[in-house]
Amino acid sequence: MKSLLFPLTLLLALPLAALAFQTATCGWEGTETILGNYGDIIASIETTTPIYNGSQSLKLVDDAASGTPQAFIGWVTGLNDGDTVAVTVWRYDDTPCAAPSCRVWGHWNDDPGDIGVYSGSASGQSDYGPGTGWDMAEYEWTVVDGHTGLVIEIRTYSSAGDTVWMDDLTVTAPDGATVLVPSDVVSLERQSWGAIKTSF
Ligand SMILES: [Ca+2]
Repeated sequence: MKSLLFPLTLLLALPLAALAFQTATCGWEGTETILGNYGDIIASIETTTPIYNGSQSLKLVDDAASGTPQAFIGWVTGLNDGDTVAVTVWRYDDTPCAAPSCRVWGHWNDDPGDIGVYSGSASGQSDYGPGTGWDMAEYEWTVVDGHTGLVIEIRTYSSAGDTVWMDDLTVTAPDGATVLVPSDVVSLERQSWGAIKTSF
């Protein structure tokens, strides 16, 4: 009897497992760059090259005299212990074993109302990639210690003027969580405001 029940349980569990995650994506095809930052970093939309997919990518320029500036590219709230959050993002760096470089990192944020809150390091990638053009950076976090939110960062290394590019971001999180990534939608508000200013 046990051998019959097991496959049935497995079959019932599979569709549930498939529905238990959500994904959010960003190809930087709109006007939004990053959700926030720590340290001096200049984020802009790249429209010429390098672009991994579509017609735009995200350009990050290190503007810090020292330290490692962080660009916030994802924010997940409503998390519980044991939940997993995964990220994949394409990065462009063409200087092997030398700066500029970047990697995916994360920190906990237990205040769902303020992306600027820091509740401790969540660690991240140990490697900086091959530095031979585009490569896919990836990392997965498991929520611990009662944390409820995670901010996903790109850390750039490590001198003023160092520049890297990002494209095709995907964040995967449990269905019950709230995932925020920069929007691919062109801001009509911003266009209207520009038109208003021009008319004066
Ligand atoms: Ca793109």
